[in-house]
Amino acid sequence: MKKVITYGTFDLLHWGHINLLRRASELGDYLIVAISSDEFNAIKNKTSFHSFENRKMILEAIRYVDEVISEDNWEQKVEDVKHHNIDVFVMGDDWEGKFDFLKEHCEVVYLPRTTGISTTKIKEGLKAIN
Ligand code: C2G
Repeated sequence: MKKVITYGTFDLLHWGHINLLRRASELGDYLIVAISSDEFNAIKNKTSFHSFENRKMILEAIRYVDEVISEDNWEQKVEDVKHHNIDVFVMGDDWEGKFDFLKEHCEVVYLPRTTGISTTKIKEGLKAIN
């Protein structure tokens, strides 16, 4: 079974996230998503509208996602790849090159980001209409 993993906050889930998850799932047979904990979001200087528990529940409902684990720090990726027997690590290409150190453990794939949508754009759009 070819296993794929990807990481992210996935707040205010939108079609750019779904494009990423669908393409990631097509690279193997089993997709694990490591979703940033609220504490790790703070380290990333991000605040989510939805809590970790609710972002996790939403991701678990997506047909492309087989398992959701917590992302708690920058350092866990090598251990995650080993522990979960990962074959492919996937991220959007806004992270191009940032995780190439994983190439000694698994395939590393950066997928083109979906243009025209982002969680920030959603937040700004909502402010403009309220
Ligand atoms: N993404 C995308 N297109 C968009 C928005 C996001 O392809 N329009 C991708 C990002 O490139 C990322 C994933 O969707 O691969 C999740 O995006 P975020 O929730 O913004 O995740 P991020 O804050 O980049 O966290 O250790 C890695 C970090 O946790 C990544």
